[in-house]
Amino acid sequence: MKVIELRASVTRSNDIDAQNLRNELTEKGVLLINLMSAAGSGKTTLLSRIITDLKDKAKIAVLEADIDSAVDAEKIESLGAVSVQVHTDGMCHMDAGMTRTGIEAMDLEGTDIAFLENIGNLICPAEYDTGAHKCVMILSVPEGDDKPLKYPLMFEKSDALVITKMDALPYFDFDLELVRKHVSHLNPDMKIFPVSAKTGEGMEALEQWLLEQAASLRENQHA
Ligand SMILES: Nc1nc2c(ncn2[C@@H]2O[C@H](COP(=O)(O)OP(=O)(O)O)[C@@H](O)[C@H]2O)c(=O)[nH]1
Ligand SMILES: [Mg+2]
Repeated sequence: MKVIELRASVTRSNDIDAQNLRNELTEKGVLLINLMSAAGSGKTTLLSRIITDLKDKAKIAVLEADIDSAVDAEKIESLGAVSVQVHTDGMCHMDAGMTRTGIEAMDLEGTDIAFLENIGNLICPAEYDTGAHKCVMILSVPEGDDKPLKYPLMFEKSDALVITKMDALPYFDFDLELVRKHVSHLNPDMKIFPVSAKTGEGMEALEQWLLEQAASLRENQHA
């Protein structure tokens, strides 16, 4: 397993670095998705399910970012997908330079979708453009339906919201309609996908959306 120790990027403009990385990935036909959530929301489990479900439809790679360990990257690699683990030197976010270092360490030949599994929290990662084409965030049922009120920036910055652990709905006071209402004020264009990575409920709609994003990137590849 490749593990890379990162340092904060020394850069004049993260936004320019991010745009450059995005353009290069577009040229290569690789859709980069920045996946963000609190720790334990279910990022790795969701990615595992997507990799398995789409194995005949899309080649997927995962850049795993964490403070320590390589457990997530090992899990992803055991499913047959390309994965690299990066450590963030204690930092609570990934920026574009750090993302580039990780991306360049992966063999992306033939890859349709690369995911960045970002550091687990709903605060810091929202502020940094990583160079991803789309930002997807996860809110899991046990975290509660008030999170859009507490962490509005993450909801404003993301293109899609995956509400996961829907199989746990009977055990928690989680009001899905209330979340939809809060989100519609913060980010009316946000796609919402209620799913369970455990039972597979709702996964098809999310996977279809991902395939559509990859297809539309390829259409623009040489535009
Ligand atoms: N019941 C249920 N548990 C889940 C689901 N997705 C993830 N989990 C559990 O949540 C815990 C954290 O998941 P993980 O994918 O490691 O979260 P991450 O830290 O965001 O990558 C694990 O114990 C998973 O088995 C789900 O859809 N339903
Ligand atoms: Mg994980």
